[in-house]
Amino acid sequence: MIIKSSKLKISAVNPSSYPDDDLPCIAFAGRSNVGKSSLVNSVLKRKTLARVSQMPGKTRTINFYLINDNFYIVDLPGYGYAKLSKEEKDSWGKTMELYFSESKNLKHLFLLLDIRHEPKETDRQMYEYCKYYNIPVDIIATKSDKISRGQYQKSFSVIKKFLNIKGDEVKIFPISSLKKTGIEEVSDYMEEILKN
Ligand SMILES: Nc1nc2c(ncn2[C@@H]2O[C@H](COP(=O)(O)OP(=O)(O)OP(=O)(O)O)[C@@H](O)[C@H]2O)c(=O)[nH]1
Ligand SMILES: [Mg+2]
Repeated sequence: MIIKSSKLKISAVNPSSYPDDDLPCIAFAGRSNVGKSSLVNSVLKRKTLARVSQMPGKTRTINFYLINDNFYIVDLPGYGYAKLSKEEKDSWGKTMELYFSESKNLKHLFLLLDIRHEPKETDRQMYEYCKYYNIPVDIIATKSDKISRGQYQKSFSVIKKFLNIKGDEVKIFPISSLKKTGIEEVSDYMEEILKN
């Protein structure tokens, strides 16, 4: 995919402030710190468009990035950050619930999982959530620079087993925003999604 233009169109919490056009959306979901915002920057070949931080829980709003005036990449707020208060966790749940129930243009979701770790219960919930809402979902295994290529398959098996994924029903893309590997594969796949 050739990126001709990209900009942060809007940061929203409530459906009333989602973009008011009908352009398709592709969302990135995952635990706090898994690398969602970094991947936004990598795909868009921008260094600092999406805010990345050492501090987990950085992205609290739903951020709609408009690409080529044609579709949105939606950077969803991360979950699973232990230090959040109950109120903050509840507010995250509400924001997500509203997004899934109100977003008419969500075409596809990528669930980001750290390639090094077995997914957590919250990841399973996120995955099941997508299935419940009939949102097509594939997986992006982030921070692939942290393990050797030879370990990828082992990691994919752990992910598949945990989420009970059979055969090739779900794609898994290993990526590194640090080394910029696997990014082209993801963005080409997005282009394919948008054609369908
Ligand atoms: N080694 C390595 N580090 C990465 C990679 N991608 C992101 N990081 C680091 O992981 C940390 C979190 O990255 P973010 O992109 O902010 O993660 P996020 O999922 O947007 O986090 P929240 O906004 O809290 O939900 C930052 O310190 C990044 O530099 C990667 O591919 N490799
Ligand atoms: Mg973020």
